[in-house]
Amino acid sequence: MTEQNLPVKFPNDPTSLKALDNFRTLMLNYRSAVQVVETKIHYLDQEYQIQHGHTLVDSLQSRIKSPESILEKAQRKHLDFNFESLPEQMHDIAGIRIIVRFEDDILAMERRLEKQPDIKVLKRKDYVAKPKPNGYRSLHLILAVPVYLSAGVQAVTVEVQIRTIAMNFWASLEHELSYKKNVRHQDELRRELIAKAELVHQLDQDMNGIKNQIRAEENQ
Ligand code: 0O2
Repeated sequence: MTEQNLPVKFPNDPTSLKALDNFRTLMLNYRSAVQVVETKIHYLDQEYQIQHGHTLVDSLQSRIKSPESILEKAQRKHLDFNFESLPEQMHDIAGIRIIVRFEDDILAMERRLEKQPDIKVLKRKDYVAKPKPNGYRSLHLILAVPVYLSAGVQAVTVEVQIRTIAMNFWASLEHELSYKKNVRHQDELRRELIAKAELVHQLDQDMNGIKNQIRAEENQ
């Protein structure tokens, strides 16, 4: 992103080149942190495959929040927002979503990530064990990841969401609905989604059970 097309002005010093350089460096740190965690996940998944004969990860998605959505979230959460405090206040500027097939694989992946000596789990929100009232299920971890800069090592936060394919299928549609302003029957659709979240949960549990049975018999 160049300074000409930077779509937002930061409140403390919108025009200074210094502020733009700081912003660019911050975003570079987040991109580097995502690469560090993605590499670890790929390695852990390949190692798991060697040990167990099948993978944990179905797919990975990653993103860096756009300046527009950083500002939108800061306003929505009424954050006392300024450029310097941004990394402390917002932990999901860098995000990685790990999609796994089975519910058991969520904790298996979490255990492997938290055992990494250079990764620190700063925060854990278990929306799988305790779903949100709208039916949302996913495990959220805020990780501190070392990024190696010319000036030294810096800990950068990355939000990791771990969920099953079925949870992801549900969440993507719920997310779409929450961003649409002109959908008629919003309330009715929300109620339907709550009901479908239960079906998704039931399906996840059933598939997990079948998987365990297959693997137990395979190992006899
Ligand atoms: P986007 O567009 O996906 O980036 P916090 O202040 O950190 O405790 P926060 O940031 O709301 O509160 O954290 P939380 O609950 O861990 O949610 C962070 C992200 O999880 C969201 O980011 C969504 O990606 C996802 N998420 C949380 N709740 C829901 C939900 O009810 N439905 C769906 N579909 N996704 C959810 P953003 O920034 O809101 O959005």
